[in-house]
Amino acid sequence: MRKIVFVTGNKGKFREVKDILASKGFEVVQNTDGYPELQEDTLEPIAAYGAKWASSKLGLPVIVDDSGLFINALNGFPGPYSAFVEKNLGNSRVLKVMEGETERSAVFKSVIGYCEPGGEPLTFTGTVKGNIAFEELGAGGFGYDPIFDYNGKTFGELGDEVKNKVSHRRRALDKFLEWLE
Ligand code: ITT
Repeated sequence: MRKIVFVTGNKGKFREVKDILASKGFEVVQNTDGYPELQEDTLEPIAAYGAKWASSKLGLPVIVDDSGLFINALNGFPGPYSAFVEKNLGNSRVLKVMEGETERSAVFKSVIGYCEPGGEPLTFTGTVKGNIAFEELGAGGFGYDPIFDYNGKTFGELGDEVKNKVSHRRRALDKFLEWLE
């Protein structure tokens, strides 16, 4: 089994990446040391910088995952600020901002950054389209999953097994694995 270090403090992300990569013959080890997060409008430079910084600090090849929810009616908000908004406002306040809004389309995006010590970082982007639900539904997943409706059910209702087949994270990891091979 090949081992890979995933630098993240987010338990939900770690669980998903571990499960997705286990089915491909990888053992994923979590490292919670963190990395400086650049303030950027897009996720790719944040993931690239974090992967390079962490691989050089740890002296190991690492992956990181910078992700976010982009709501079209809000011009892509919270996007790169998703973690801050989740922590300080939460799903109920996001739903409040969306009250009365009929255009509810949104995109979840995950950027996997990969870097080897002394090397240049690579990024792999995955997206999935859905809609912002009218209420929080489902106890599965994490973060924004209860308000992200994918074909009539929220990611919170679908649970990890189904989510991991279609998610932004799965799509980004598939691109990473394709590159590795
Ligand atoms: P790291 O340590 O990996 O940086 P983080 O939680 O700070 O963890 P981000 O900076 O990438 O991660 O912020 C992404 C935010 O979007 C965060 O609030 C997540 O909970 C949320 N999020 C990311 N992927 C998600 C998913 O698949 N389902 C629900 N919410 C998600």
